[in-house]
Amino acid sequence: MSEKSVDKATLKMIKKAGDDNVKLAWDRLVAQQPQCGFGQLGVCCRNCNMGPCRIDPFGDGPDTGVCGADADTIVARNLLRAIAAGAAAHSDHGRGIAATLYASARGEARDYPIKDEAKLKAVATEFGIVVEGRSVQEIALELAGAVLEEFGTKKGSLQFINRAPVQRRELWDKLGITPRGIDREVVESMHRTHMGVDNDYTSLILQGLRTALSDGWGGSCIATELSDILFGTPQPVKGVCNLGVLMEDQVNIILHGHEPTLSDIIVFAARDEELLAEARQRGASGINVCGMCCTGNEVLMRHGVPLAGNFLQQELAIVTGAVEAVIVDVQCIMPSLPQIAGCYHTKVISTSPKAKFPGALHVPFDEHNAMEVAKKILRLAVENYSNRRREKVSIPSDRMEYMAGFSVEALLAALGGTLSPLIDALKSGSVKGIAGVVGCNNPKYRQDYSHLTFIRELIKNDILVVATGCAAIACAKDGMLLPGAADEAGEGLKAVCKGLNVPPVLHMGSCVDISRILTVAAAIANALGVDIADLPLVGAAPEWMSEKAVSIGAYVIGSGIFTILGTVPPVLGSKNVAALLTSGADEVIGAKFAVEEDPVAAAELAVKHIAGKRVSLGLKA
Ligand code: XCC
Ligand code: SF4
Repeated sequence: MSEKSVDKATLKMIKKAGDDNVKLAWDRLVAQQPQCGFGQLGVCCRNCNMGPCRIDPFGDGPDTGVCGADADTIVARNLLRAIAAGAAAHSDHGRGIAATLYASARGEARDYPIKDEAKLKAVATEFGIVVEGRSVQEIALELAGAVLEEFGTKKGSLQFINRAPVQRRELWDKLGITPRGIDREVVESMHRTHMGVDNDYTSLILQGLRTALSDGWGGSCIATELSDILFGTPQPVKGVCNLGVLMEDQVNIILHGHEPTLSDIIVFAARDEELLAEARQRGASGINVCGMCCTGNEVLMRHGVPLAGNFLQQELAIVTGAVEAVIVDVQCIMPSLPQIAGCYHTKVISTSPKAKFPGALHVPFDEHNAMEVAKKILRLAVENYSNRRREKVSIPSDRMEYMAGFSVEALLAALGGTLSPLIDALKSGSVKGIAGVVGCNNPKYRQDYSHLTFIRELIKNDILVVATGCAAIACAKDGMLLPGAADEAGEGLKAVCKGLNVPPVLHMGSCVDISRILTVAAAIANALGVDIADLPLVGAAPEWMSEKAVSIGAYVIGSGIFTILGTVPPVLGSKNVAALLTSGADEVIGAKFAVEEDPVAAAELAVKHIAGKRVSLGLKA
């Protein structure tokens, strides 16, 4: 069983699930074996009803679909559709936040006042909006309008791409992949992958980069920046992590999903005296709101809310038998949750009109009336405490402290107001480079093992790690987000971390907050007068599984950063597509993918890449 995870809490709860006769993702993965080889290679097409078609990977069967599409076309089309889906998910999240800002500015969402006026003004100025002598409301209204316009903009390119160095933007223009409207790129990708439209794999992959860039420098960036304006820009914060944050004697609530519009207000609603009194009446000593996955990261970054775990622990939280409610919105929520909740007393409460789950209770969330709905949802959880079955409760004791909250602003503050100390450390070689480590868990791989092994190797080699999403949670659970973890780092990085009293792995937020990493990368490049592709940077998604991760990988290489994938993407059915992504792309866009399942070997690739970039910059390898 230890091959399933390196996390002790996870292993204990997998065992309990077995005892309770509950099926988990790992069991369903076994039931899926053998998984479809055509699907794994990406050579299955269902884009029209002459199909489904599949290409024989051994060359003994058909080498085209009914329409004549070959493996290159089919693999590239499938990849583009995955990117479009991932970009759509991140960007629709961004749109939701923009709509909330709009409602707030119009006075229609009084539970969402603007928390960071300085950031509002800074972002508005970026959009060319006059801030001098105007009210917060006026500025917010104009900014929200301008941001909503980015989804279908007529001006021909997105605003936030101007953060990128001029060299990068010129390259995007030259290649014709400057993202135009956010919705436009997703729609065009769906159009191009319709039967009989774009059939050239290079052209399809370039559109994939453009669509992904509209996510990273568009939808995700909007989600991050506007969330900071509405909910506050993260500052260094401490908290605790892993399933041991659940409390035997409290009403336990798991916030799972992605959009802080829901999770942030629930954190405040849970402080309501009436609800607390009701909880006490039912014998609970309090209400314990905990996060899970990215929405957990949102409230962790801003409020230090305890974090119950990452992607593969969502089912396990219910298996503790101690969770009154799992409150979900969108993305990464396993449809299995209501079934598992059926074996315990847990209520799964869905809140988004976009994401309904058979077997869950649906309480539509409404930003115009947020606090009221939040309290209504919490009341359901509090009432459910009376239904807890003591004999089924077993909370693993495993918990770990973390330090998080490294927004770009917080990072700058830690560095004394400018990036110069970091740039100097890069120049001197005390910090050799920076790695962004992001993404999910995947039951095909031992949970957290690749994240942690990869990251430990990097910091040993004086590579500073910035992390988001479930990768960051893996680090939190293992103590890697504590300043003391710098003891595991190489001498140079250790000294830098000790000097600043920061961990060697900086938690920068949820997956949309990878836009924070892009912003830092762009700022360093601009400060040095070079392109992002010239910097000693790497990206990695050691255990990725979601389509959002595909979009992330594509915008990271599109931004000029070499990216290592730890799980194999479904592209191997086309030698041409695989070669373009893992080698040809370098000449086109200045970065490429590598696929490496072994995290130690992956770290070697990262170290080597960073050394190479240092030499090209004239720095000591
Ligand atoms: Fe989802 Fe964002 Fe992946 Fe985690 S890391 S499993 S996408 S929650 Ni984003
Ligand atoms: Fe088959 Fe072509 Fe239709 Fe795809 S688009 S299902 S390859 S006929």
